[in-house]
Amino acid sequence: MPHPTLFAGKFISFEGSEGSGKSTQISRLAQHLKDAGREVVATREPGGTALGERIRDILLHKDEGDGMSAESELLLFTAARAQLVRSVITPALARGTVVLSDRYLDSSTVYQGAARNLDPKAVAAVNAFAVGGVMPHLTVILDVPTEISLARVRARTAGQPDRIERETAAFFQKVRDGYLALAKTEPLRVIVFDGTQPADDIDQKIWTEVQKRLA
Ligand code: T5A
Repeated sequence: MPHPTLFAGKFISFEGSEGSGKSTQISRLAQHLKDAGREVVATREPGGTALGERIRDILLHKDEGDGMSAESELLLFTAARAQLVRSVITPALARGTVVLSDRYLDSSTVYQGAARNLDPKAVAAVNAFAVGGVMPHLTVILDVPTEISLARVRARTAGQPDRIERETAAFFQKVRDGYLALAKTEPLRVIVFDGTQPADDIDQKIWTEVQKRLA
């Protein structure tokens, strides 16, 4: 598969803990881009394809997912990703579209690697196989303290958390730390925004950065 820099489109992924504001910021950025005359495809992980949505259901909602091993979890997330890359992301980039993805490979690096303690090299190898060289041009991390993230999730899920939302505060602290560590290793691709700021302020900061990258 050709490297994404050979495509006309741009690929921006959004990462962060649960409730960090990814969906909120993706819909705002999509609107800015459309107003500026760009074609936009917004997608999510796990999901974004019929196969990916079935896998999402098993990973997050179905009883069959209870007791899943960390290894199975990694392979299911990356199976959904492999399909999304080939069915949605690559064709959209080839058409010159801006692709916005709510989570991508960094979620596996952080949730399955840093938080579930799988061997980082194994996670990187499976991720690389799944994405086939298709990497985001920009990754936005929305950083929110764990207690705020969990409070937002509790408010949203009304007592019906999914399988991963039922994890401990210590797990989500590893997720947050994992994202901040990742940003330090890839400062050109990955930018951290303070997710506790008002949504309008974050929106403006992200839009400024994206305009620079699209120029
Ligand atoms: N996962 C995923 C892995 O373990 N490995 C992987 O490889 C992948 C791809 C996916 C789960 O799967 C895991 C990670 C996750 O546990 P999901 O349902 O997609 O789960 O859930 P999340 O990605 O966690 O998304 P959420 O919908 O929970 O949160 P968002 O999209 O980050 O946040 P958003 O925008 O919905 O906002 C949440 C609430 O906060 C408010 C909003 O109004 C909303 O009520 N809010 C703000 N409040 C104050 N200030 C702001 N700036 C705010 N922005 C938003």
